[in-house]
Amino acid sequence: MTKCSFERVWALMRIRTLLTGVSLLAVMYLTPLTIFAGGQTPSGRGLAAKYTGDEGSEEDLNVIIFTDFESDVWLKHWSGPKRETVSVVAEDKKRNFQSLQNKALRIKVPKGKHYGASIEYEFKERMGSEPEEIYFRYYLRFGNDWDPARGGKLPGIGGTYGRAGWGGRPSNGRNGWSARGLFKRQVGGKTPVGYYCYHADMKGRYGSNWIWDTEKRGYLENNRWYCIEQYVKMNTPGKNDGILRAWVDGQPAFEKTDVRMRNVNTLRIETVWLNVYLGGTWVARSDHHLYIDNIVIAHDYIGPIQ
Ligand SMILES: [Ca+2]
Repeated sequence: MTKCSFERVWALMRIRTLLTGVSLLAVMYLTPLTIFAGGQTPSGRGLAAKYTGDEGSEEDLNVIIFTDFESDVWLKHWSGPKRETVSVVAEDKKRNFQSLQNKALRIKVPKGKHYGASIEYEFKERMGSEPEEIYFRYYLRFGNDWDPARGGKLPGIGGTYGRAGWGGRPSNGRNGWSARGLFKRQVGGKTPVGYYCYHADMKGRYGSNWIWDTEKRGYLENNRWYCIEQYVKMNTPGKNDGILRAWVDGQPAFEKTDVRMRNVNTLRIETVWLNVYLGGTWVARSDHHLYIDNIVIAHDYIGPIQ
């Protein structure tokens, strides 16, 4: 190599090093903005780690309500629990039920029907105001007869105000919204779950289907308890900066940070909605059961029972 070409190569290497440095700096400065635009995603242990089996968590300053179905007290805090498809059970051997912590809520979708349950925790009535962001964690177990031929709705979060944002009543940013859970028909013996979201950018009459497919964590087996956690942060009115997150067993399963639920600040988080509904217009081909326990609604990430 001549001295001239050596110097040219050396100069090129220095330019590349310089460019790499600039790129690294750009990555260092830009990456946090990208990753943390909606706040860092927590995972693993949350506030529940301060308690054994959630006991005492209702005293936590960040906890709004803890419901374990051990007494009838829960009936005072939730609206709409009385339906013949809803019961509290300590055992249910026929369906291979094993308790998580003693009694659990059992919800049945009877053959030929859609419901289920429609039970709500109404923030304004229960705590005097409606939050802008909320964490909702519950334990979910599909019974051994859970085998939906088609999809339906699961618990989630909403602000329909009885006007729009569910049931084929589309959102326009001013009337209502919701981000319930959804389930699809089983794939390989597992039920895909996700968000069923009515939002201001939705197309047509029905909400968007967003399966929790990170690491396939939103694919749930029957006869197993899962820790399901959902987080909603309302968008700045008119902007696409609303956040939906989900965790399964404390691990991130879904994130979307550009949701527009509203154009007006009068739409907020109205309820946590324990909705179980098979359909659409289709009905259950057979009886289906699922179980719910250890519900926590909180201002901070909750995480699994310790
Ligand atoms: Ca319980």
